[in-house]
Amino acid sequence: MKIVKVYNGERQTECGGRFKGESSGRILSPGYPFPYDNNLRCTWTIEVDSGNIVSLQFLAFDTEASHDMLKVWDGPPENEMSLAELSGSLLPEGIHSTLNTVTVQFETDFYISKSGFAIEFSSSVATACRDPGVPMNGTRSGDGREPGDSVSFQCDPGYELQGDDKITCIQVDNRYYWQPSPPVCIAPCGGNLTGSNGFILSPNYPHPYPHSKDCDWLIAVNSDYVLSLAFISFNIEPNYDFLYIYDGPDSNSPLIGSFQDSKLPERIESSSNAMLLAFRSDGSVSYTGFHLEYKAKLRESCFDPGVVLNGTRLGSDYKLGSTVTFYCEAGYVLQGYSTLTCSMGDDGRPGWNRALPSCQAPCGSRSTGSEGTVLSPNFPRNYTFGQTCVYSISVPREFGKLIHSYSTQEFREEICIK
Ligand SMILES: [Ca+2]
Repeated sequence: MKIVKVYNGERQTECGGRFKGESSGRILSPGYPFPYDNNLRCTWTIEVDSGNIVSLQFLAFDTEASHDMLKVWDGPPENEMSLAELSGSLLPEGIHSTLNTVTVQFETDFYISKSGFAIEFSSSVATACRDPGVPMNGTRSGDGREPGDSVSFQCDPGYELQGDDKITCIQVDNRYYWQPSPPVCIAPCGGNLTGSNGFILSPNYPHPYPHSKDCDWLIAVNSDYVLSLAFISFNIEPNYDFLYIYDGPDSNSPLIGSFQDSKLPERIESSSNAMLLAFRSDGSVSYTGFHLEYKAKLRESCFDPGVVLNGTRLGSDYKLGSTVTFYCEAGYVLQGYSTLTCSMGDDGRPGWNRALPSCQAPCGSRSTGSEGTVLSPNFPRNYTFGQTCVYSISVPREFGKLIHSYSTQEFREEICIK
């Protein structure tokens, strides 16, 4: 092994070392800021005064992602108390030990090297547990960090908690730590779903799904119900990765469709009370995957028609023959039909007889009421150029007109009040 020695004004940047009883110092990758060598294995041990802890602060970090790894342990590596495994170019967050010793190991492979890292360590006295953080795709309740305090965790819909949902701050002598370790929220590969609604996410969503995976989700509800599946996002490798959806509990049931590519499929409805979703990924190339929502509904009724933007809905009975009516907020005009009726469709399934209306801000209007709202076309989205919109407001002669506020973004566009 070649050890690069560069004097950088503080200490030689060697491959590994031992710090004992120092209250602060720096660890640099060999040769830093010049690229480190291939085939390195450097180990640094930092031991601070008994009863203290070690904090690591990253000043710079750049290694070959997934190949040149920096590992950090609480205590010696044999204890298997890993604090971090890092690579890539993202500057890591600070790391804090619970013991008075930290081991840092840097291993590089046989090719490609980057500038490496500069880490500052310091010694301090712990008086409480560290901030346990908030898991990605989840939330935390509770802020206590004193010994005996507990905090709990919950994952966003579709994610599964890995670990315990409740952790407690423990003190043993001068050591403070969470028992057990804070959990994470992951999108699982398959599962059994029995709730009346829920979400299905491809494994690792919103990050790319893993290669060579067979993930099966079975949705099964009471036999009086059928299922609808809406695609919120869908992006898988065309021709090689597939999502098969069956109208029933297993792959002998009728195939509703095999889906691939990134075109968002239409909503799917089952005729049975179960649906099997089988996801198959091949050995290379993966995309972000999918985010689906399912809902169960009584056989003889329509699905929840949803809501319209800038509008409200009256009616929450979706049985055959029921109606729902949509209204727009002030200043918006309803496009389409306001009332939808749940009727039996040509396919023998109940469905709404018309498409959902929308609420649009029109270009120009005529108002006569004592108060009202005038919106630019497409509000709150951008208006299109080249339009002249006349909004005529008439009130009885004895009243004046009071216009509260207006704004346009560009000087070539004007509001002219006569
Ligand atoms: Ca490398």
